[in-house]
Amino acid sequence: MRIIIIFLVASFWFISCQQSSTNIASESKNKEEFPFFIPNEKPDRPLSAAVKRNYEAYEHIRPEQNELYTQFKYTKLKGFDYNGGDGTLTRRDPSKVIFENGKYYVWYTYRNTPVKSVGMARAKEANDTIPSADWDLAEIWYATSEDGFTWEEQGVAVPRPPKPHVGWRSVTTTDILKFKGKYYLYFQAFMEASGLRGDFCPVSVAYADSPDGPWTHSNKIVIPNGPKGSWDQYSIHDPYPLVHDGKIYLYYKGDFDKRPELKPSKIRMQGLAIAEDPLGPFIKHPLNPVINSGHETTLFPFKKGVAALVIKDGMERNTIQYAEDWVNFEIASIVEMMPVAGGPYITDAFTDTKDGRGITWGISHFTNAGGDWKNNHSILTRFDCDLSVDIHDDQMKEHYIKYSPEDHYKKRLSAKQHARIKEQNNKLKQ
Ligand code: AAL
Repeated sequence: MRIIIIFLVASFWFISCQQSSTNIASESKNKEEFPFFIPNEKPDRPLSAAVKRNYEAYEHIRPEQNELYTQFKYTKLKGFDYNGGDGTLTRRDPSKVIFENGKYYVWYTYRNTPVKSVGMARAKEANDTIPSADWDLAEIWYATSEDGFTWEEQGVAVPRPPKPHVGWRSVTTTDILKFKGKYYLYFQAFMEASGLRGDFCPVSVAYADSPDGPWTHSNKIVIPNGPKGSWDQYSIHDPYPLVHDGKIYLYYKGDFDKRPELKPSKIRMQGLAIAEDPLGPFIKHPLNPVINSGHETTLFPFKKGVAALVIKDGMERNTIQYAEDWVNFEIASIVEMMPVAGGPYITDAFTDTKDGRGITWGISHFTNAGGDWKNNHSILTRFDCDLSVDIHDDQMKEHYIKYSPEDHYKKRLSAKQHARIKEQNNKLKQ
C-alpha cells in the first residue's frame, strides 16, 4: 500500500512538473520577444492577462488615443455669493447644462438658512429653520450664462411645497429633461430631515413649458423607494434622465448595506428606471444595480451607447465606463480628479441619438468648500475635459497629474497611525 501511495504521489508530481514546463514551453512558442513598436491589433501570440486586457478591455492601448480617457480641469465660477462661507448658503448637485434662448441654463440645490447645518448625526436637533444636512431645507434654484464661466442667478425654480406634499422638507439634487418640447425637473423629495433615519427619499418631478418656468410640482413620487429588503428601499438619489430608444432612461444612485462595524460602511451603486412618459410609470431595470460603484450620477450618450463617470465610491471608482446597450457597463478608462456631482453640457442628451458625440465641459460641485465642517457649505464650479469625438485636446490626454510634495504631505499620518508604527518599531527591538 505504502509503495502504491509513493508511486501515485511521485507520478502526480512528475505530471504537474511536465504540465508547468509544458505551459512555459507553450508560452515560449513566442519565437520573438514582444515587439518594441506595439502592434495596434492584438498579435497572434500567447499574451499575459494584462497585455490581453489592453487589447480586449479598452478602446485603445494608449490613453491619449482613448476617446473615453481624459484629464479634468477646473475653473472658479463668477456670479455666485456664499454669505462669506459661513455655512448658511450652499449651492450643490447641479443638473446637466442645457442651451436654450441663446444662453446656458443650470439648476441646483440651493439652501439659504438662518443658521448652518448641524450635520446628519445631529438630525434630531433639526427643525423648521435648523437644517440637518447641507442639503436639508433646500429648494431648486437656477442660473443662466452666456459663456459657462459667469453666471446670473435667476432665483427659485421649484420651492419646497407645504407639508404634507411630496418633498415638503427639502427638494434637492435635481436634473433636467427636455421631452417633446416640454421641460421636466426630477429631484429628491425629502419628507423628513436627512439623517433622522438616513438619507432617505424618493424622486418626484415638476414640469414647465419653458426653462424659465413657471414650474408645476406634480406632487407625485415617480421613482419610488424599492420594496422592503431591496437595495434601493431607502435612497433614490441623483435622478439623471437621458433619452434613448424613444424612452426616458433615468439613472439614479442607491445607498445601501450600511454596516456600523465597517467604515466607511455604506455601499453606493446606480440603477436604471425606464418610462415612455416623463411623468411615469418608470419601470426599474431587472438587472439593477447596473453600475457597481460611484456616487452622484453623470452620464452622456457616446457613439451607440452611454458613458458614465463613476466617482468616489466602490471597487470601480475613478473610472469612466461604457455600455453600448445602456445597461451592461464595462470600464473604458481609469482617470483621476473627477468632477463630483457633474452636470455636463450635452448637445445630444435628449435627441435619442445613435451617435453620441460626448462632452467637453459642465458644472460640478465642491462640498465643504471652506475646508471647515463647522461651516459646511458647497459651491458650484466648472469642469472641462475631452470626452468628445469632435475634438482632440492633447492637453487633456496627459497620462497623470503631477502632485507636488506639499500635496502629498497634506495627507499626513494620524496620531493613531503613528502609534501603530511606534508599536511595530518597538516590537522589532524586543
Ligand atoms: C449628494 C447626492 C444626493 C445625496 C446628497 C444630496 O451628493 O448623492 O443629494 O442625498 O449628497
